[in-house]
Amino acid sequence: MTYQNILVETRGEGAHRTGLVTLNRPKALNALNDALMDELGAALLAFDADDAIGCIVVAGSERAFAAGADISAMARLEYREVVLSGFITRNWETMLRVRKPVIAAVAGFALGGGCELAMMCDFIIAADSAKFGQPEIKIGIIPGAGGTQRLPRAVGKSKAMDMVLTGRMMDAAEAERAGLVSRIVPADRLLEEVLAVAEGICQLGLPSILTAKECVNRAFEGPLTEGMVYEREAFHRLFATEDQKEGMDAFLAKRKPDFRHR
Ligand code: DAK
Repeated sequence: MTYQNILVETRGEGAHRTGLVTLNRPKALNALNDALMDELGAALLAFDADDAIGCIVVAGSERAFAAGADISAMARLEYREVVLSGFITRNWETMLRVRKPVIAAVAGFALGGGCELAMMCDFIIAADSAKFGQPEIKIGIIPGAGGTQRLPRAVGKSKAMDMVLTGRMMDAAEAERAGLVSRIVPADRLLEEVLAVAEGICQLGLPSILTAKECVNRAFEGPLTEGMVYEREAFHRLFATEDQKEGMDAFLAKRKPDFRHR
């Protein structure tokens, strides 16, 4: 598939490499239109299905991860059209079907749908230039791709209400304090640092990586007791993998593990 709105490449070496998707509509600060979301979904699913890929990174430009859904594409839509077409629901949640880890590398603006897209990734590493916000209220709408649901889970009710009701932005330092991002790095080293994190994940055993991601996601979707039962079963299952034997044997022999992803 050839892409018009994203750049797709692989980075790193070894059995598992990193799939890098760069959002690429610089003139519109990577505003997310239908075509871009179709392409992003296709690229994510292709990497997820590729045995040579162990981790995926979604990045934007220095100026913007993404400044939101494309306002020019939705400005004149009518109620009837958004209901009947299932407006942008269609291709916005492909990310949630990806089983491999997806890291958001955020520099500059991550606003509206851009912030929501970053929150759909498994974790966010931010440049010190990053600015997060849900400014939809300022254009007469509300967040529609999970902002009212994922933001409170990430930063708590008070800050989420503040962000969603005022539309203000938060900088990288505030986002890290609030737990929205996992780490902050200097803007000029963002990609390098995120790729190093991804490379580290690529070297770990894929069965345990997929299982760990699924377990953490369960923490957001059900009661604690059910999450604990799920985690315990998943934990037991990993004793059926060669990687568990290899990881523990390597530790005891004081050598580096050679995970075979099985
Ligand atoms: N859409 C379209 N174009 C955009 C854009 C956007 N969201 N953001 C920026 N641009 C364009 C600008 O129009 C401008 O284009 P030209 O005039 O040069 O042609 C160019 O990018 C550069 O922007 P500025 O000239 O405005 O640059 P500044 O540095 O002055 O300001 C800014 C940067 C990010 C503060 C500003 O551009 C801004 O406020 N942008 C809009 C931010 C915003 O309101 N975002 C939220 C949009 S609503 C859903 C899924 C998703 C959504 C809803 C539902 N479902 C699954 C149901 C999401 C909704 C949204 O995201």
